[in-house]
Formats: sequence, structure tokens, C-alpha cells
Amino acid sequence: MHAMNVPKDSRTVTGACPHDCPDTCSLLTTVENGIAIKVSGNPDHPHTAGALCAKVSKYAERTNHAERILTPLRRVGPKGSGQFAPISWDAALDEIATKLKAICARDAQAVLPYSYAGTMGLVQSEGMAARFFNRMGASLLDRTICATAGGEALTYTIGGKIGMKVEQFAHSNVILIWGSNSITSNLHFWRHVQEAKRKGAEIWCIDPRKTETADKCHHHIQLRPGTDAALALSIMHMLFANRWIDEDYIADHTLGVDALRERAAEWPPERAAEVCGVPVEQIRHLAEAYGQRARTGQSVAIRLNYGMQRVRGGGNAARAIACLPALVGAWRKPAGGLLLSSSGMYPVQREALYRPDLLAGRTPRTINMSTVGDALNAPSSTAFGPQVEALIVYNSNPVAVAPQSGEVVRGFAREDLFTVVLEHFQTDTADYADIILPATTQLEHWDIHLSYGHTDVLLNRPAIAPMGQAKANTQIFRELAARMGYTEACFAEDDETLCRQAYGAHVDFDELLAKGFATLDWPDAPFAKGGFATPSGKCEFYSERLAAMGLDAVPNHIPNIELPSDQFPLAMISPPARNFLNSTFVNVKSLRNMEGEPLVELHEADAAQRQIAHGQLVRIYNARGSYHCTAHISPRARQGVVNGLGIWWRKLGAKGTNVNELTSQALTDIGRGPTFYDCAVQVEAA
Ligand SMILES: Nc1nc2c(c(=O)[nH]1)N[C@H]1C(S)=C(S)[C@@H](COP(=O)(O)OP(=O)(O)OC[C@H]3O[C@@H](n4cnc5c(=O)[nH]c(N)nc54)[C@H](O)[C@@H]3O)O[C@H]1N2
Ligand SMILES: Nc1nc2c(c(=O)[nH]1)N[C@H]1C(S)=C(S)[C@@H](COP(=O)(O)OP(=O)(O)OC[C@H]3O[C@@H](n4cnc5c(=O)[nH]c(N)nc54)[C@H](O)[C@@H]3O)O[C@H]1N2
Ligand SMILES: [Mo]
Repeated sequence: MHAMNVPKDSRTVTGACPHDCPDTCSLLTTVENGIAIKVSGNPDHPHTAGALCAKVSKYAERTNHAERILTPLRRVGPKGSGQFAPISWDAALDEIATKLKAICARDAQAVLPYSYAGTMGLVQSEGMAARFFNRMGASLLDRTICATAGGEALTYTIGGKIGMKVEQFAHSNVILIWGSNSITSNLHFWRHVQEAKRKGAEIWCIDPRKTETADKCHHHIQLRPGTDAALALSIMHMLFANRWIDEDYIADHTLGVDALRERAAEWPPERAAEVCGVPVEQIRHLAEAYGQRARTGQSVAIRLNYGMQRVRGGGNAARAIACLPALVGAWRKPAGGLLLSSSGMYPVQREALYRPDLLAGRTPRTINMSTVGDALNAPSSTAFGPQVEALIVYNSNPVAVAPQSGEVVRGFAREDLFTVVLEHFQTDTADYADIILPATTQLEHWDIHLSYGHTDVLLNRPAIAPMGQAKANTQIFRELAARMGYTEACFAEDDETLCRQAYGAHVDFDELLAKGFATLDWPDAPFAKGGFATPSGKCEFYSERLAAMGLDAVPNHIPNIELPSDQFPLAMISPPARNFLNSTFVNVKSLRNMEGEPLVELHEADAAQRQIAHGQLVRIYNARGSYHCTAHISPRARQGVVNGLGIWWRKLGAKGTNVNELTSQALTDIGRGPTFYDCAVQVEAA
């Protein structure tokens, strides 16, 4: 390009991708005349390596979207009708503060904040919001909707969300991609797999759906949903039986091997093959690849992700899988072991940032976000506490993403519930607001990030000024705090100060300012000599802590709640669509066009049995509701399992439905998480 074609005020600003994805990319935003025109991957950041996914490549399109909410809005039609009129910031904040003060005078616990990972930034997620709600004494939110089953299971086993460094997978000899569609949801990890593959590594995928990732692996174990613990226990069975175990590592660095051996003895491969619905030879082959290669000194690694923990036994399954590396001594090698999440490696200064001291000795009740439908419909009672009277939603779209939409919608539709939604767009949730407040996007505010898939800290600088009248979440809570009469100095701190507080002296902020990222000190082979973060310091096959909670101390297979029945013979899973990020980007036209329409993948035999043709409109149903979408007869579906790819906006789907009409509010064995993929349905031509 000729230099004279570049406008004078063209510049590039370094930021961080805010999305709920393990990759946490470093972004370069090109700004011309104050407008963000392009977002690209930072070539200087090793984990990003100059490449973005299709979705975030469209981040400028999303930010500049014609339907961005750019002024505060007040409801003018019936609840849920989505009819709003603009109001001033003063009017909006005054009304909210007046309502909240009246409720707090009775019981602040009647106020419920509801938020998740619309932005993963430590500052714009809970930075100022947590201070505000702690000072108020509002109900606490148990943030379980994604990762607590696997996360807590890992904590009980190896001590936290810690493990291998992601870049080490490039040097592994065997990689098990377990419950993850990496090409869709963890693209930058997939690069390392490709490198390992080029060097001769053997790659396994364990997934009920024949994903684009499964297509590119050497082996695919297409098991029934919710049977991963059975598979893991039968692998252990073979490891013990063939002595493909590392006796020294087990003796020095693990707890409870005898109990685990006994449990594994109950799971010969034949039994697991029956439960998982896969050929027994496949299980034998996998156990051999994993166990024997480890015995001969090769690096065996597991990329566990969250797809396998969204069922009743998800916690136990994650625990069973997390025991495998210690059994074979895989942790001895930098390219061996396991990675589920790296978020526990970060020294986040939570007390400084979130200020739990502002609770001042109060212990508000905790409400589980995964059962928000039930919570909103619950009357006051001694067990529950006060009925929820006000709901403040930010960084989340619960009407679309929370399980059992019927109940969620019924709760949001309550005329006596006062709902405030901080958003970029008029989502399904915003439709039910009394007041919508326009929030800034990542290109318009400061933030600082961890990653749950690598080990760098990233800083996000604002690239452009807030659009329209949008304000950062932090600023909105600052201004609300002032109106509520909260005078503590922490409510006056600006976003850059919050960014500095997030890691305190643990991260060199000047380096962040200069480069946009900084690498944590996390060892290669972190558990080569043990040192697990559990109470015993060992990998806990046997967990005293679980036993004390009345749970099985040793991992076991816990069958799904909703096993196929005559009435509902099909198992449904609802993993992410590649071009959406949960329900984000569904309203970005270029990406929606790539996904086409809401659809369910069906195996040809299941379709034939029901006389369903490819492309036909179908009704998927169970006792909780119906979801109307298009049938795709697809080789990706296992017989008996349907894949309802998520998470469409209800209002963009047929009859205003999405896949969460069908999911239940039942919780996982460990971690109080949702059971999205533990769901039996029937399908019929519409
Ligand atoms: N493009 C894209 N990327 C995303 C997201 C998105 O919506 N879109 N979401 C982000 C979020 S919030 C998260 S938490 C992560 C999730 O990241 P991952 O945990 O890696 O999850 P997914 O990629 O959803 O892959 C889950 C896989 O698990 C499979 N699965 C379902 N049930 C079972 C089971 O019982 N056992 C086994 N073994 N597998 C099962 C599904 O078929 C699916 O292929 O991805 C993030 N990245
Ligand atoms: N059936 C089914 N349901 C699922 C899943 C599944 O696999 N199947 N996956 C589950 C998982 S893993 C997750 S993590 C949840 C995710 O659920 P959510 O965390 O609710 O994620 P999103 O649907 O992406 O909605 C995030 C919203 O935050 C908004 N937002 C983004 N940045 C900001 C900001 O800076 N300020 C404000 N105020 N708003 C912002 C976006 O516009 C978007 O509407 O969904 C869960 N639901
Ligand atoms: Mo998630």
C-alpha cells in the first residue's frame, strides 16, 4: 500500500479478546478517524500467532452493528414484549437506585446479580460489580453454568485448575482430546496438535459427536453421552492388569491407589464397552496406546475440556480422567499430563479487586445461576429467604443460555420483578428488562485478562471512545454506587487502577503496557516430583474431602439421569456452533449466514424411523418443552443421539424457541453445575 493512502490518524491499538474461550487472543485493532475498522490477531503474541477465529475477526462488525444499544432504554410495553423507549442516564440511574434502596431497606438479599463470561476481563466482569453487590449485601451468585463440575473435580484430584502448559502438547507422543471440539472451541490449541501430529504423535478424540476435530484425529471413540467415567475406569482396569503403571510415581505422589485399583477392577473393558456403546477392541487399543507408550518413556497427554462434564456424573468423570496421568507417571514429562483449565495458575488478587470485606460480616444467601428458573419463581420461605424482587443482569444472556427456558422465561416474565440488563444488544434477556443500560464493548474500555487455555496475562486498552452513550460496566456500577450513597474510596477508583490491582506486584504492569501481554512463571512438568495442590500434596485418587461431604471418595461411573426411554428414546447434546460464542454473535449477519439456521443433527437411521427428511422442520420435545428447528441428517450424529447445536437466540428461531427449552435444571454430582447434555428427547416431523 502507498503511504499516502493511509489516513493521518490511522493507528493500531493492542487489546485482548474478551470472549469465553480458552485461547484469549491478543488483538490488534485498526482505528481510522476514531472508528474501529478491523480487528486482527497479534503476530507478536506466541499463543495468538497472528490468527483469529472467524467470529472474532468480525468483532469490528459487531461493535459497529446498527442494532447496538446506544442509549438507556425504559420498557413501554408489556413485560417481555421488547418494546422500549430511550431515556436519559440520569432518569435510568435514579429509577434503579430508588427501586434498589426500597428493596434494601427490607432485605438486600432480594436483589440478585446475574452475570457470567460475556467478557472474561477481570475488571469489566466483576471488578466494580462485586464491590457494589458486596457493599449492598445482595444475594451471592454461584457461578456454575460452565465449568464447576470439572473444575471442582480437578481441585479434589490434583488441587486446582492447573496442569500442563498448552504449548507442550506440540511435543507429546499421544494426545487424548477428551470431550472437546478443539477446532471449534480451542483453535490455537489445535495448532500444537497439528505440530505433534507432523512429528508422529497419535491423536485420539473421545466424543459422542463426529466433530470436525474427530475427523482429523487418528482414532475416534464415539461413546454415548455421559459414559466417560466408565471408559476411564476400564482404561485403568487395563493399566493395572497389564502393569502399565508407574509404581514409583504412584507410591511417592498419589493417595488411595488400593481403593482405585478395587474400583477399576469392577470395570473390565467388556463392561465399559456395553455402557459406552463402543467396540471393546477400541477400548483395549486406547488403553494400550496410553499405558504402553507411557511405560516406554513417551509423553502421553490429555486435553480434557468441559464437554464431558455437562451430565449428572460429570464431576466423577472428570476426576476419573484426571487420575490417569498419575497412574502412568505421565506428569514426569513436560509434554505429559493433563490440561483442563489453566485459570488456577494466575495469582489474581481477588480480595483487592472484589473487596469481600465490604460484606462487613454479613453472609448473604447464595443462588445457583444454573437453577435461575427455579430461583425466580420461588416465593419467600425460610429455606429460600426472600423472593427475588430485583435482578441485575450483565455479561450474560440467561433467557437463551440457562437450562429449562420455560421456567426461566416464566420467572423473567413476573410483573413484580424489577429487571435491569446491561447489554450491547437487545438479546432475549434484554427483551424482559424494565431498564436496559448500554454497555461498552472490548474496543471501548480497559481490562485485564487471564486465560483458561494458556499462561499469559493480557491487557486490553480501549481502541476507541465509547460509542453513543454507552458506558463501561464499571462506570455504570460506580455511578449506581454514588446514587446508593456508597462512599467508600474503592468506588472512585478508575479502570486503569483496577487493572493494576488485579495482579498487584505479581505482574509487571509496565511490560503489559508496552507489549499487551506478559507470561506467567509456570513450570514445565509442574508435578514431575509431585507437589500437587491438594491437602495431602498428592494426586488424590481417594479424596477425604469428598468423603466428608458424603460423596464417593473414589471416582465412579454415575449414569445419566435421563437415560433413553420409550417415551423419549433419544439422548440430546447441545454443543456450541462453530461461528457463535455461546449466544454471542448470533445477531452478526455474516456469522449467522455461515451457521444458516437452528438445526438438529440426526443419524440417518433415527431419521428414517421417524420419516424425517433432510432439511425438514422438526419438533424436538420432552416433558419440559418443544424446540422447533431444521433436521440435518448427518454423519456427525451417533445413532440414538441428536446434536442440537447451540445457542441460538430464541427470537431468531422458529416459534421463538431454542435448545434450552429441553434441558433440565438438574445439577451435577460435584460442583453444582448444569446437566445440559443429560437430556432425553423425542423428535417428530413438524
Ligand atoms: N466457537 C465456539 N467456541 C467456544 C464456545 C462457543 O460457543 N463457540 N464456547 C466457549 C465456552 S463457554 C466453553 S465452556 C468452551 C467449551 O469448550 P469444550 O469443553 O472444549 O467444549 P466444546 O468445544 O463445546 O466441545 C464439547 C464437546 O464435547 C462433546 N460431548 C458432549 N457430551 C459429551 C460426553 O458425554 N462425553 C464426551 N467425551 N464428550 C461429550 C460434544 O459433542 C462437543 O464436541 O468453548 C469455548 N469456545
Ligand atoms: N444448551 C446449552 N446451553 C448452554 C451451553 C451448552 O453447551 N448447551 N453452554 C453453557 C456455557 S459453557 C456457558 S459459559 C454459558 C454462557 O452463557 P453467557 O455467559 O450468558 O454467554 P453469552 O450467551 O455469550 O452471553 C454473553 C452476553 O454478554 C454480553 N456482553 C459481552 N461483553 C459485555 C460487557 O462488557 N458488558 C455487558 N454489560 N455485556 C457484555 C454479550 O452481548 C452477550 O449477550 O451458556 C451455557 N449454556
Ligand atoms: Mo462455558
